[in-house]
Amino acid sequence: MSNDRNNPSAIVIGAGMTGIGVVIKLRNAGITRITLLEKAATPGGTWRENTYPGVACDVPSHAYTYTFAPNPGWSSLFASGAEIQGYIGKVFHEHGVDQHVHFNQQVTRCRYHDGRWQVTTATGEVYEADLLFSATGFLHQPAIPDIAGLDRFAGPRMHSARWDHSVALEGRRIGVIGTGSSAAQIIPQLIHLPGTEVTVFQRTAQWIVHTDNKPYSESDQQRFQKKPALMERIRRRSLAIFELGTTALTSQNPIYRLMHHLFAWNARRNLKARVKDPVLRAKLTPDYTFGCKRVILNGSFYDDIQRPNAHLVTEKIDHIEADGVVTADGCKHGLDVLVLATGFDASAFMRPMEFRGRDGLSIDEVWKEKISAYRSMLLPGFPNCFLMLGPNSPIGNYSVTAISEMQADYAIGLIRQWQAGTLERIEVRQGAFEQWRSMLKARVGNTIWASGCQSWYLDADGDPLTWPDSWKNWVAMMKELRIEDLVPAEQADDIKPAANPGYY
Ligand code: NA7
Repeated sequence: MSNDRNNPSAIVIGAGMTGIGVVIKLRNAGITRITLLEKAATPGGTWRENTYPGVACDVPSHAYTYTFAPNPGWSSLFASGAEIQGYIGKVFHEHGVDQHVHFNQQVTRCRYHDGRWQVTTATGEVYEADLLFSATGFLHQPAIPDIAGLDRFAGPRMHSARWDHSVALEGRRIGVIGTGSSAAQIIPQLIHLPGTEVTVFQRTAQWIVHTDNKPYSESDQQRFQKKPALMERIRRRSLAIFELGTTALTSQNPIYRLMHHLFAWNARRNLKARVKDPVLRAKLTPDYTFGCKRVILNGSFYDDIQRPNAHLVTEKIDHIEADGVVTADGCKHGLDVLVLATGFDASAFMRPMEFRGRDGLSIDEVWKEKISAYRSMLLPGFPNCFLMLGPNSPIGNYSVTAISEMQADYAIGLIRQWQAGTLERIEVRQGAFEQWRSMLKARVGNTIWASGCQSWYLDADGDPLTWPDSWKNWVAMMKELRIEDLVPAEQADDIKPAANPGYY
C-alpha cells in the first residue's frame, strides 16, 4: 500500500465555489495535505467566468452561502455575480484556502497508478495524491450553436460566459440567441442601454416565475450581523421553497401534483398580467409542462421585452450573414453585435481532460453509453476519486452550494471508513453501480424533465441528468454511507472494472 491513510494527501481540481468548500471541509476533517489546482489566475469558477451584464444567482443569497461562512453583508435577496465573486474571494483568503492553491494549472490528465492519483497539467507539472476530487463544475464548456454562417458574422460576437467588456454596446443593434436563464438576465440590461435595438431569437418560450430582487438595507445587514439566526431562518425558508418546488416536479402524490398545477397557473397569470399584446403573449407562452426546462426566476424580462427597442423573433434561424441573422421566412435582421446565450455542454463534466482509473480505464469508455456515477460521485474502476456535482446532481433549482457541501460530507464519511481499514480503497462495486443506474432509469422516465422538451437537463438519449426524486430523499440517501455498496477490503484485489479497454 503506497498511500498514507493516517495522513492522506488530496488533490482538488477547480477553485470554484465547490472546490473551495471541499478544501475547507477536508481541512476541518484533519486532512491537511491538500493541493488545489486551478486553471485560471483567480478563484471563483462560474462567477469568475460569467461577467455578462445582469449576471446574478437565481438562488437567494443566504441559501447560496456556505453553511460555515454566513454572510450578513449580502446586498439583496439575489446577489449579483460580482458580489458572489467577492464573497468567494473573501472565503478563499479568510479560510486559508490560498495556502493550498496552484493557479494557472489547467489539468490535462488524471491517472490512477499504483494506488495513487497522478495529475498532470498543461504546463507539464505532475502532482500526486491519495485522494482526488474533481470539482470542475458542470456548466463550464460554452455550447456554440451549429448555425450556418456563424463564423461569417463580421461584428463582435460573444458567448454569455465569455463576455467581451471592450465591445461598445450603446447605440448598437444587438442580437441575442437564446432565452434561457442567462439570456433572461442579459436582455433587460441591453434593452436599457441608450440607443440600442435588441433582437431576441427565441427557439422555445420559457416558463418564468416573477421574482423581485428585494434589497437588504444597512439595518437589515446589521441585524444579520447581530443575530445570525435571522440569516439562518432566511436560508431555511428559501431552501424549503426550492424543496417544495423540487418535490412538486418529481412526486406523483396528488397534493404535489396540485401544487405543480398551481406553480404553472401562477406563472401563466404573471405572463397574462404583464404582457398586454396577445400576439406577443402567445409567442411567450410555453407549450410544454411547467418545470420541464429549468424554470426562470426573473422580475423584468416580460416588462422589458415590450419596450419599443426590443424585438422578439420566434421564426427559426436559417443562417447568419456578415451583418445579420436571416430567419426561415427570409427576413434579415440587421445586427452590429451578436450575443450567444446558448448555454453549455452539460455532459462535459471534467472533460476534455484525460481521466483514467485503474488499468487505464478511461472515463470516455465508462460513459460511452451512459453518463452516470453512483450517487453522482463514485465510479467503479476509479478508486479514491470523488466527482463533485457529478451526473444527476442538479436537484431541481436547488442551491448547488448546499448540494456540494453534502457531497463533501459524504466523501469524508467514506474517507473515514478507508482510514479505519474497513475499505482497502474507496470504490463502488460494479453491481451497486448497475443497481444505481437501473434505479435512475426506472425513475427518471416519470419525472417532469422527461415530459417532452429540450433542455440541458437531458443527456444524449433524452434521459434527465438531474436527481429524479425529492431533496429530502436525496439527503437521506447521502447521510447513509451504505458501505456494502463499496468494494470491501478482503475483495479489493480480485475486483476488476467491468469495461477494461486494455490501455497501457
Ligand atoms: P440554457 O438554459 O441552456 O439556455 C440556452 C438557450 O439558448 C435556450 O434558450 C436555447 O433554446 C437557446 N439555444 C441553444 N442553441 C440554440 C440554437 N442553435 N438556436 C437557437 N437557440 C438556441 O443556458 P443558460 O446559459 O441560459 O443557463 C444555463 C444555466 O446557468 C441555468 O440553467 C442556470 O443553472 C445557470 P431552447 O430553449 O433549447 O430551445
